[in-house]
Amino acid sequence: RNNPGVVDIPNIIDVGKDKRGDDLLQNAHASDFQWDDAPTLAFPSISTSDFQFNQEKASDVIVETVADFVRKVDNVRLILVDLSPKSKMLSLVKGKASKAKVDTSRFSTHTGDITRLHTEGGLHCNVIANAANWRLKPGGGGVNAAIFSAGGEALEISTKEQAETISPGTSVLVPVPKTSVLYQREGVTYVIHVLGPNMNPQRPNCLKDDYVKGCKILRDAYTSLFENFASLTR
Ligand code: AR6
Repeated sequence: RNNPGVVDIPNIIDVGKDKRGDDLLQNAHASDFQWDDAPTLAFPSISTSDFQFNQEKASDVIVETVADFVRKVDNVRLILVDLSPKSKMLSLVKGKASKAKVDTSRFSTHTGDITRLHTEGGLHCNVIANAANWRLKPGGGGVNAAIFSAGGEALEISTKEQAETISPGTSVLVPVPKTSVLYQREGVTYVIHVLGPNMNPQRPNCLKDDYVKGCKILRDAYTSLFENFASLTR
């Protein structure tokens, strides 16, 4: 293997052959990925739902930071995931990534639940990102609730061992314990919690539509996420 950093994965060999195999073809690029051939990070669109960040601006930041990352780091793959086939973020990012000629063998989008990428999506992503809250607490809805619920108490404990809180624009790398369903069922070995900028007045640290600050924090958040991911492959 070229990437000794991400070796500790369970032996799941039926990728792409589950009962929804035909549906997988609709996720064109993602379905081309081979089991185990490159460390793969699946990530949600940070800040664009509960944190109400402008989706056009967020899609620019995603495409910029992804393009930059795949140019610099070899043999890794990134997949932007969202739940709904009608996701505006996925279509914005797909369009902009294609315009920017981002290598489709390195970056793709996928519709589905980020906590069931293997069992429902036929993908193997060793690492998944979470759009977290500053206390790194479970619940609260969105992808954070889904990841903590799939990760179970083991993920909560493992998260606490790494950090108690997180600041906007940064991320925390957390090993997924082998006892966790996320590890056993999905083959996820790390979760990277990311705190993005918040534009929702009902949530802490609201930036009140200051998109100069907001875009900078969002860029920092993705850069930190991708750097943490790359550190696993070195
Ligand atoms: N799989 C894939 N994508 C998902 C899933 C899932 N299971 N669930 C949601 N998304 P959000 P934020 C997408 O609101 O805006 C939490 O309460 C969703 O469609 O989860 O950064 C935290 O505790 C959207 O595209 O995160 C924070 O307080 C993306 O994930 C706050 O929300 C992010 O939506 C963070 O807000």
